[in-house]
Amino acid sequence: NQLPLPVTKNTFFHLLYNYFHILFSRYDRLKMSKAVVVGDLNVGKTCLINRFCKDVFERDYKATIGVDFEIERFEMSGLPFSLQIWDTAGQEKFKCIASAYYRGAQVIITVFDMADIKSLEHTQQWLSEALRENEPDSCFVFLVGTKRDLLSAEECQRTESDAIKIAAEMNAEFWSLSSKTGENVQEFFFRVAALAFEDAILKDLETGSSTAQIGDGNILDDNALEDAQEKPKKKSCC
Ligand SMILES: Nc1nc2c(ncn2[C@@H]2O[C@H](COP(=O)(O)OP(=O)(O)OP(=O)(O)O)[C@@H](O)[C@H]2O)c(=O)[nH]1
Ligand SMILES: [Mg+2]
Repeated sequence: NQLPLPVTKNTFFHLLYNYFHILFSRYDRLKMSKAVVVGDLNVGKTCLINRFCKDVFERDYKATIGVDFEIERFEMSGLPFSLQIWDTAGQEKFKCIASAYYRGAQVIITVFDMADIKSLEHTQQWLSEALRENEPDSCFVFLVGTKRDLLSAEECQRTESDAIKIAAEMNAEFWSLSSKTGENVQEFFFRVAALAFEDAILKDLETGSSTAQIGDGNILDDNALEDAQEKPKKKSCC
């Protein structure tokens, strides 16, 4: 009969250290979700992201080449939470580059221009392309109408009722906003972050593991972490 080895002082401290390391590492790693923004060229995807992340509005159109991304930090119920917001190009010639970044998204934001009804008709195609790269039922979907400031109240109502029907077919939540005036932009992203955070916590509880390991969007390497920490702004929505 073998008796257990006596625990030396060193082993005891080592075990204690490991225990606390495992306990706290779940929370000291940033929880992060990935959102991809898709839609026709010129609908206002970049302006929307820039209004929220930098509080600026660019009047002149500069096409996105391939993809770009921002990391925005939030504080949710006292916990840090970050959202990677991937801005993709709407131009056909960049589609194959951009679509490589759809994978691992927790949120898909399909954008159209409220003053251009054709761009609304194309949103379902954009969504199906983004969904193709992700697990079924793994993403929150938003349908966002931009450039609300360009429409009269009557036009706005008409476009909104068309968009609500399409949103229902897409199983998406519909928002209309203006990056020029900033109307609804913060509210929209806070809603995105709140849903993504809640989902990350639920997945954490289901799997009993850190959300930082679920999907590509949740993993932060050291560089991305430094970039995220450099940002001075901290948004709190709860
Ligand atoms: N009036 C108005 N103009 C807007 C708004 N949002 C964007 N725009 C204008 O629409 C044009 C296109 O905006 P972008 O954000 O660059 O469009 P995009 O969807 O990123 O285009 P790609 O990168 O080519 O896919 C620019 O000239 C913007 O100034 C808005 O809310 N109101
Ligand atoms: Mg762009």
